[in-house]
Amino acid sequence: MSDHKKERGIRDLYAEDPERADWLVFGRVPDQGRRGFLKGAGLAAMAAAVGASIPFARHLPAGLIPAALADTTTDFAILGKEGLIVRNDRPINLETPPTLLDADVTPIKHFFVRNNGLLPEPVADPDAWSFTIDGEVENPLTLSVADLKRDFENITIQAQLECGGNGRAGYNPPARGNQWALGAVGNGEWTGVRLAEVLNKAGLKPSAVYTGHYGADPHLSQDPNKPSISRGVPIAKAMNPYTMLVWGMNGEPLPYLNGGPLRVLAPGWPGSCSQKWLTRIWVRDRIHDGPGMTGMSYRMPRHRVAPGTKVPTSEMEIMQSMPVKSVITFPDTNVKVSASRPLEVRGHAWAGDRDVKEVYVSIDYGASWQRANLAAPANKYAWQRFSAAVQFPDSGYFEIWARAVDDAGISQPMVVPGWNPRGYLNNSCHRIAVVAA
Ligand SMILES: Nc1nc2c(c(=O)[nH]1)N[C@H]1C(S)=C(S)[C@@H](COP(=O)(O)O)O[C@H]1N2
Ligand SMILES: [Mo]
Repeated sequence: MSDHKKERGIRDLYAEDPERADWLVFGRVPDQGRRGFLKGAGLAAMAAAVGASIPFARHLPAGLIPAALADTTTDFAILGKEGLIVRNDRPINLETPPTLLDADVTPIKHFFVRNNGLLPEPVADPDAWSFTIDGEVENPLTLSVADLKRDFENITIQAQLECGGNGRAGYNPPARGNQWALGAVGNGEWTGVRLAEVLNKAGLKPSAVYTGHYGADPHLSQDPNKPSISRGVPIAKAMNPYTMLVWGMNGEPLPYLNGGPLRVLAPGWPGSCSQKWLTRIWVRDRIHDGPGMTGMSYRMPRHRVAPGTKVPTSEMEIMQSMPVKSVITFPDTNVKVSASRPLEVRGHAWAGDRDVKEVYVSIDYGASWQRANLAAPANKYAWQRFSAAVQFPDSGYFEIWARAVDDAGISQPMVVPGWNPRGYLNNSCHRIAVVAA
């Protein structure tokens, strides 16, 4: 161990005690709960830190790290995935910085990677890859990718895929696991067949209630009897016409790091339902109980709990559709822009099983909102493009916040939503920092 004091990042500091961090970093006195707005020396310190005066300081809530300081990236790269942030390298977990999510279809090299185990052996002939369907079916099947291509209707759809833990880094107290910030999400163009057709060929028994998915990736311990992860979905989701077995992505063979030769795609649900390197679908007569289905995994407290609460497993329920969310993909955070011309802001919004109905942007910390243009999705489950021209009233430091609302009228929260023990489903508004000059 070195004698040096550990360098503390601003996130660590804010995670521990946001109001105290405000005081430590900017000299903001934590008075009257959350209404300790920044004035005097504290305001001057924060302005120095963000590099400009802060016109809307009166709306900037206490205990909020300015986005100018909160978002950092590293340059460590994995072949074929250059530009992604390495959150973990054993197992490999790669996050996409927001600006690399700007395209309507996320390029393969920019599509995030989330692994729970080790990588499986690569194969020479993807068409020869096979998997089995067994359990509560009339005719257990073994099918190759070549069989899928030949015997079932081939379809191509766009769909967003988001890790259930995307945004985990925002929770306080922090949750164990990859500290995903914003980019454990992407919108791919997927080619394959409907899982429903394959299940119909196997013939579901009336006793079928859930799927259980298995992949070829070894457990971190290398114990061959332990799956790295094995999740599943209720039969209704498995039979949804957008739930697929996928061998192609963006017009290419499904890349190895994203589950090639063959994966499940259960759009709109936590990414963990979309098993990579698929070897088996076990049709179950009960809720699947593989690793990742039980205990606290991919579950949320049934009722809201105070941050830090120890929640008994009996109070946890399985996550299904992901909540409404958006990401600002242009401009990048911490850029200088012109104060005299409107700034074109854009990004994408999505809402799990739902559609996005409206997106709003704010330049005054949510005090007022401007409606953005919102495109229809390319198809159900594709993310939706939003754009807005914002005009700054003055020069100085501003934040641009984006907030999407789904077709049931449910909005993204402006700040971190319900704390939960494993840090899932943080769909708070994305905000970026700009200095207008
Ligand atoms: N076999 C296997 N499938 C898996 C995983 C895994 O670790 N092993 N991770 C899951 C999780 S948690 C997510 S979020 C998605 C991520 O898909 P991607 O790596 O293609 O982005 O894959 C899912 N499928
Ligand atoms: Mo995930």
